[in-house]
Amino acid sequence: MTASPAPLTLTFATDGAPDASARSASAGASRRDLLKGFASLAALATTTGALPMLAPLRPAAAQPLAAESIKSICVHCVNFCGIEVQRVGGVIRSIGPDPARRDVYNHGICPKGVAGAFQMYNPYRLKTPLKRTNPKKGLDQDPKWVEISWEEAFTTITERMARIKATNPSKLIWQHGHGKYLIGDQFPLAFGKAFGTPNIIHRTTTCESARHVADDITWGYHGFLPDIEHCNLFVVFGSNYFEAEQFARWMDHAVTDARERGMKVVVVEPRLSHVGAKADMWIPVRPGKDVAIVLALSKLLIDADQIDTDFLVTYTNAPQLVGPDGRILRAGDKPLVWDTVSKSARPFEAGVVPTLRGSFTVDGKPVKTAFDVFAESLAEMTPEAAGEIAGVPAETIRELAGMIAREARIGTTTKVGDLTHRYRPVMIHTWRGMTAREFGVQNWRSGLILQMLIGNPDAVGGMILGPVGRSPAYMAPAYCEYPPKRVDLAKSVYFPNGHHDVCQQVALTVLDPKAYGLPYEPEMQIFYATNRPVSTSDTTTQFKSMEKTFNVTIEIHMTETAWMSDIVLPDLGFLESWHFAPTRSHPFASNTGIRQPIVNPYNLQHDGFTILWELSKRLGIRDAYVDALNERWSLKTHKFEKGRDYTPREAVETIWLNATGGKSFDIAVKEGFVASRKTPQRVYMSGVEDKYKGPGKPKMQLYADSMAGTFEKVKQTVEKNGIKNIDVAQYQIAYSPIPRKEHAFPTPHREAADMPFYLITFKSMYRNQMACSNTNPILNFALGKDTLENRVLINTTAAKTLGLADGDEVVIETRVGKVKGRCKFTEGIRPDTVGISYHYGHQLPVFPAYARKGIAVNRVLELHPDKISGMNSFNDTKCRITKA
Ligand SMILES: Nc1nc2c(c(=O)[nH]1)N[C@H]1C(S)=C(S)[C@@H](COP(=O)(O)OP(=O)(O)OC[C@H]3O[C@@H](n4cnc5c(=O)[nH]c(N)nc54)[C@H](O)[C@@H]3O)O[C@H]1N2
Ligand SMILES: Nc1nc2c(c(=O)[nH]1)N[C@H]1C(S)=C(S)[C@@H](COP(=O)(O)OP(=O)(O)OC[C@H]3O[C@@H](n4cnc5c(=O)[nH]c(N)nc54)[C@H](O)[C@@H]3O)O[C@H]1N2
Ligand code: SF4
Ligand SMILES: [Mo]
Repeated sequence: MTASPAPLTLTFATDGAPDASARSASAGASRRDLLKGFASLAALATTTGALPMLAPLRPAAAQPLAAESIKSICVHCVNFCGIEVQRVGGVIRSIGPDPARRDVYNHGICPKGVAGAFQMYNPYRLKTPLKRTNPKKGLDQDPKWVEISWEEAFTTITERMARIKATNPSKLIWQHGHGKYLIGDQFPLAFGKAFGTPNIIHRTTTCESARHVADDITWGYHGFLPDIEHCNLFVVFGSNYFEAEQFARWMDHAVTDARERGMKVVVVEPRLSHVGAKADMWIPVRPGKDVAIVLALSKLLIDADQIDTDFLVTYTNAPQLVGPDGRILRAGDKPLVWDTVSKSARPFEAGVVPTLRGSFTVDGKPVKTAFDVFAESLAEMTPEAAGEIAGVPAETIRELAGMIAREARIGTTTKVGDLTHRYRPVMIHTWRGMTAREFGVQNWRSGLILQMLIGNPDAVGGMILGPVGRSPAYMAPAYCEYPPKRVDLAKSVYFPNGHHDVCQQVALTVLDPKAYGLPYEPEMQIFYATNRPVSTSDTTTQFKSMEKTFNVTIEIHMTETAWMSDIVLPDLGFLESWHFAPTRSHPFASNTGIRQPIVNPYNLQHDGFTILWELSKRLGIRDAYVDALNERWSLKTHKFEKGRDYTPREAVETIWLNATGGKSFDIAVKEGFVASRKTPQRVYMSGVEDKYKGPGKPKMQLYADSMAGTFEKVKQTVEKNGIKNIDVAQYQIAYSPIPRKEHAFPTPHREAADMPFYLITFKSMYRNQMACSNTNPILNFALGKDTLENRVLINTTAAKTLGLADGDEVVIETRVGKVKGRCKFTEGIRPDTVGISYHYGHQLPVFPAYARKGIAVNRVLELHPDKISGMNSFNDTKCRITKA
C-alpha cells in the first residue's frame, strides 16, 4: 500500500462545512479554496476559541516561489518511513518517500504519511496553553478553558512540581505514548531520574509488550525480523503488514517481491485481513486459540522426528535436566545435562555430549530432559484436540505441519555471499495478533519454541534476532518487589516481568493505591503524546483516575485526555521540530536519522524537549538532568555539558555526533540519515551463533525455568505479606515454564460463556491510533466513505441468523458495557467472531461530527492483563450483538 508523492489539494463545500461529496483530488483547486476550507473548518474549531493563524502564504501570482526538497522521517505512525518533503514558498506542497531509503528501509509511503502536512496545518491544532477553570472533571463537563501565557503555565506547573519534589517526588507520574517516537524515551527517563520519580511510564503494554517479554525471557533481548529475502514459507499469526505493523513499508514490499519469487504465505487469523487476502492460504483461527494450533504443530513435528536435534542440543536448554519439582537441575549455578559419554549429569562443557531425550535418576531423583517435559506435555494436543479448540479442521493443521517440515530443510546449509550457513527458509511471524492479550507471552513463546524445533533462529530464511543475551537478567527469576515503588506495579509481585512498564495499571493504582500496597498517593500526572484512557481497555475506569490527580497534557490537538486535564500545552508536530529519530531498518541494514523542522504555521514556541528543559531549569535540577541525559543516551564522545542551555537542534546534533562517530551534522540536515548494509556475517553470526552455540555458553530458554522460579517468589511474597488481590492459582497457570492448553483460555473465554461472539480489534490503514488522524481533513474526506467510520464486521451467515440486514445499527454488549455501531456483512470473518477496527468514535463535543463517527470499541473491552508482562487484553472480550 504505497502512494506516489503527487501534490495534494482538496476543496470544501461552499456552506463552509467540509463535504465528502465535494472531495476532489484535482489540481484545479486553488490555494484560495484551500485557505477558505481551512478557515471554515477553523470556524468549527471551538476548542480554544481562537482562530488559527495560517502560515504566511503569499499570493501565488506575485513571484516564483522558492521550491525546496527536505529530507526527514515520518512519525505519523511508528513505521518511521524516510520522507522527502516538497516545500514551496514556505508551505508544504507534498510529501513522498525518500528514494534514498529504498535500499535500507522503506519503499514508498502510506496515505497517512502523504497526509502528514495536514496534521500540521490542521485548524484544530492547539495554539496556546489552556487552563481549566471548571474544577469538576468528566467527559461530559465543559472544562471552561481559558487561554494563558507560557509564563503562567510554567509557573503554575513548577510550583506544584516543586511542592511534590519536596514531599515525595514519586507522586509525580509522567506518561507518554507516541511521545517515545518524538523526543524519545531517554529525555523523560532522565528527567524522572533528576526529579526523583520512578514513575515514567511508556505505552508498551497497550502495544506489544507481551511479544517483547516472550523474547526477553527466551533469549535475553527482544526483537526479530523475518529473513524474507531467503524465506520460502512465511506463516503469519496476526501481523498486519499491509495496514499496520512496525516494519510495514519494508515488509509489504519484501513479502510481495518474495511471493513473486515463489515464497508461500499462510495467514492464521480470525479475520481475512489484507495480509490474508494476499496469501496462499488463510486459516481462520478462533480468537486467542493460536497457541493450541502451534502446540499441535510442535507435536506433529516431534512425533515425525522432523526436528533439528543438533540445533536444540547446541543452542537451547532443551537437553537440560528437569527435576520432579519442575526446576532445572544445577551444580552451583551451572545447569546439568545428561552426558552420553560419561553417562552422568554434568554441566554442558567441552567434551560433554548431551542427549536431547531421556529419563534418568540423579541423586536418587527421577529427572528427564526439558525437551521430554515439553514433548510429553503435548500428549493430548493432537491436531483433533487443537482443531476443536481453535475451530480449525485437524487436516488443515496436519497440512501446515507437513509444509513446515518440508520447507524447513533441516540439516541443510546454503551460501549467502561468502558465508555458508544453516538454511531453514521457514518463518513463523506475529505482531499483535498472538500477543495483544492475556497469556500473550505464552502464546508467542509457543511460536518461539516451534522455531527452535526447526532450528531457524538466525538461520538463512528464518528468524533474524537482534543482540541476544544483552539482558541476561530477563532470563532469570524476576524480582517480585513488594511493596511496589512504581505506580504501574512493573516488576513488582503483580507484574514480575513488566520489563516494559504497565501503562493501563496506573489508573487502577491511582484510584486505590493502598489496595496494591503503594506507599504514597499519586498527585500529578503529565501526559505527553498519549490518549491513554482511550487507547486501553475499560476506558471508563481509566478516565475516573484522572479526576483524582492534577493533570497536564502536552498535545498537538484537543483529545479526551487533554479534556480531563488542568493545563494543556500545545506541542510542535513532527514536521515542525528537531528529533533524533529512531529509524526502522531491515535485517540487512542499519541506520540513524533525524527529523527537522520544515514549517511552523502557527508559530508555536515549545516542544516536548524544550518543555522538559525549561522545567528542569525552573526546578533547579538542570545539571542533574544533564548528568542523567548523558547516562541515558550513553553519550561518550559528545556529551551534554552542565551550566548551559541546549536548543533542540543542538541537543539533536550532540546525540547524532555521538551515534555516528562524529559524522558532520550537515549530512543529517541534507540527507536525513546515514545507513550501512550489513554483511552476511553480521546478520547471521552475531546473534545466537555468538552467544549460545556449543559447550560453556548460556542457552536459549526452550524451557523457561525462570518462570517456575518467579512463580515461587510470587507465592512466597503473597504469603509473607498477606496480599489479597493476587490469585495464586492463576499465577501458577500464567507462569508455566512451557506454553500449554490453558493459555488458549483467557478470562472472558472461561467466564462469559453466555456471550456468543469473540470480539477482536485491529488497525486500519487510514488511521493512526486514537487521536492522530481524527480531524485530519485528507484522511477524513479525500479517501472515500469507507474511511469515515468503522463498522462491526460480522459473518454474513451469522448476521442473517440474528435477523440483521447489512448496514443495520447494532448494539455490541460485553460484560463491561454497551456501544452502538453499524454492521458490515463479510465472508472474511469467522461466524463466531466480530471484528471492529480501532481508531474511531471520539467522544468530545468540540470535535466536528465527522471525528466522532464510528465505534469507540475500547469502551467495551474487558481488562485482564497478562500476568507476566502486564500486556493489556485487546482481543479476549466476548460480546453479544443485537439489533439497535
Ligand atoms: N482496541 C485497540 N486498542 C488499541 C490498539 C488496537 O489495535 N486495538 N492499538 C494499541 C497500540 S498498538 C498502541 S501503541 C496504543 C497507542 O496508544 P497511545 O500512545 O495513547 O496513542 P494515541 O491514542 O494515538 O495517542 C497519541 C497522542 O499523541 C498525539 N500526538 C501526535 N503527534 C504529536 C506530537 O508531535 N506531539 C504531541 N505532544 N502529541 C502528539 C496524538 O494527537 C494522540 O492524541 O493504542 C493501543 N490501543
Ligand atoms: N495504519 C496504522 N498503522 C499502524 C498503527 C496505526 O494505528 N495505524 N499503529 C502502529 C503500532 S503502534 C503498532 S504496535 C503496529 C501494530 O501492528 P500489527 O500488530 O501488525 O497490527 P494490529 O492490527 O494491531 O494487529 C494485527 C492483527 O491481529 C489480528 N488478530 C486479532 N486477534 C487475533 C487472534 O486471536 N489471532 C490472530 N492470529 N490474529 C488476531 C487482527 O485481525 C490484526 O490484523 O501498527 C503500527 N502501524
Ligand atoms: S507507514 Fe507510518 S511512518 Fe510510514 S508513511 Fe505511513 S504513517 Fe508515515
Ligand atoms: Mo503499538
